[in-house]
Amino acid sequence: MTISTPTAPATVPTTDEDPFSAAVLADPLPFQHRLREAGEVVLLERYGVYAMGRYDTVRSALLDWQGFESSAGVGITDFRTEPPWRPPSLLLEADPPHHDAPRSVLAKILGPRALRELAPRWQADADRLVDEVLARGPEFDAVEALAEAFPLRVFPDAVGIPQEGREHLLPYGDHLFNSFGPENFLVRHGAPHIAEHSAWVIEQCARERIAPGGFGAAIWAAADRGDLTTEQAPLVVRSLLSAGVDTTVHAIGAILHAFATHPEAWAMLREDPGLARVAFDEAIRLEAPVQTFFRTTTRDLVVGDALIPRRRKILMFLGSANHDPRHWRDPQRFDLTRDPSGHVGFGMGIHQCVGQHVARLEAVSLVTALARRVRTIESTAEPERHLNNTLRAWETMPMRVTFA
Ligand code: HEM
Ligand code: OVM
Repeated sequence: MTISTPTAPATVPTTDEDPFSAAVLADPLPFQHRLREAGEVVLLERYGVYAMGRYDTVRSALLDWQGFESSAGVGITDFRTEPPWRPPSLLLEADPPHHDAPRSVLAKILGPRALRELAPRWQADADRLVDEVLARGPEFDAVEALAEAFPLRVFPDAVGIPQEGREHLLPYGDHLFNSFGPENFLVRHGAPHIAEHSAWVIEQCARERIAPGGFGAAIWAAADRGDLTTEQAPLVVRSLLSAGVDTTVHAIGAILHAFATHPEAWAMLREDPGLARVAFDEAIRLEAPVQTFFRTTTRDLVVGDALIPRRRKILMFLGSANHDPRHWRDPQRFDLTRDPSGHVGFGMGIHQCVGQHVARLEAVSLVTALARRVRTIESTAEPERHLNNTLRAWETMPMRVTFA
């Protein structure tokens, strides 16, 4: 797909549409369809950046980390010309060889083996939360009652940070994910409070704050072994607090919405609770809670018949790739009989989400708990979107359930 020596300079289709406008963020699928149809690579005129929306193109570019780097930032601004607003992530915003050590440390700490001990505890926590919610009655806002409540109940404890101040976590993540996009209404809205949230988050990453036995302590233990430096450890903890909260909240929102709108899928899951894992990946494919990330070209690259000059930003549309009819049959459908593997909702290649086993365990625990207690799920009013430059999210999701 990508060739290192450009041969035929070609014209690139352009669009003046704004993927970060309120209208597109609220309903991105029509824009993403036009993007895929326009070509393999499209120039977003108003930002002077390129965009990719087809499955094969996005996947190939994500796998080509030498051609499409992350260390210039995975947002719209180039760290080499504009200083980043926070010290760069040692994972997300790093390339090999610097990326290697933090990545292998986190991959071990967050891997399926390490999570085996957590699984029965999180299942019990999920059963308890569902009991508490249902005890208050059959109607609730699923965003607040479940999608936010469950990750906030289990994840900060698993990292090992103190109780006090946890209300900073969601707004910090929300602003961080907005900040990957242009400085629009969303970024301006979050800006006045970011210093406060940011200061709290970085304080919690210190060795003295971290409780024994959790992911944070394991990161500090890696520093003691010499697998990380003592300067790196707090930033690796910061990655968990940055990437690990809003993402799972919106992923759980996505799966709950999918079940509320596909009663046949809920009935299937109740018959066979083992389908919870595939339901989670299918919901990530369908909704892509993380919609986009940028890369930067390290040299002139030919993609299809387009020439992308070096040092340009390219916006990778993960959500669009996951809906590309060139790859997926009936992509708009939440379908528990399909094999969603290969979706790019967690990215692909060396940066593919290192926290995905954590996210999957959270969602599967909660969905399993619901399947034990709930016979039917329905919306009682139109859910409302929460707009973010990167995340696909719900603000409210009014629901009614019947008890099993
Ligand atoms: C990377 C999505 C949950 C930690 C990524 C990437 C995506 C993603 C798309 C790739 C970024 C890129 O290629 O530039 C998601 C989604 C989640 C989720 C949709 C929820 C369903 C989590 C959780 C954690 C986490 C729970 C922490 C426990 C990270 C980190 C990276 C990452 C540290 C950077 C990895 C690297 O660059 O090597 N995630 N994530 N994520 N994720 Fe997740
Ligand atoms: C990080 C980080 C922050 C946001 C997202 C992410 C989805 C990683 O600080 O490492 O991955």
